[in-house]
Amino acid sequence: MRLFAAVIPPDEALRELGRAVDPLHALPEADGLRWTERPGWHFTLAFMGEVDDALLPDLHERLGRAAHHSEDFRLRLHGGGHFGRRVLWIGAAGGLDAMRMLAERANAAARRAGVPMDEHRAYHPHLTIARAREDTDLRPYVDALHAFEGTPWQAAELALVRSNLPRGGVTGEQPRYETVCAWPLGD
Ligand code: 2AM
Repeated sequence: MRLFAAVIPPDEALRELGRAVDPLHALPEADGLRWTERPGWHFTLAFMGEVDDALLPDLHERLGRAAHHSEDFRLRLHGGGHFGRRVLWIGAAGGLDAMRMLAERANAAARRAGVPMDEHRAYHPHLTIARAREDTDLRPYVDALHAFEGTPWQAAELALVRSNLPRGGVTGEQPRYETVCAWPLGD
């Protein structure tokens, strides 16, 4: 199954984000963006891709240990940014060092469980809210999100999320995300 480890903001933070994102849909060229679905909003810690079922017991155990050895931390949604001309995201602020450490531990846990992990990406905490179908100037969206500051919460869980890719046929259909397991941080 296709898996990734993530921090999932609480419902209230996601509702707040929804209120900040809604007005963006009215900006010019917004129709050329595919907006991600709110129930799936998350901060990826470690993307694993397709994972062999045989690795799952060890993966679960190692992720559980990674969570146990980590501290919970304050986090808030903070402003926006873009990757190139295609990906629009919301940033995070607060305990970013702790979040980065958790991402490293989740990565190491997956690698030690036998999942081939991409080593080259620098970790950049972000929550993707839209992807452009074609190259698009995303700066107006980032400008509109500049002042957005969410209410902080205590991030206290490491989630393992399954991504069910669309089977095709329906244009614009998105992956469905399902939390398969979650471990408390630090307990
Ligand atoms: P993204 O939001 O920047 O696309 C599920 O696909 C999650 O894993 C997304 O948050 C996605 O980040 C992240 N991810 C990281 N590396 C990925 C990759 N190589 N392929 C697909 N998703 C990836």
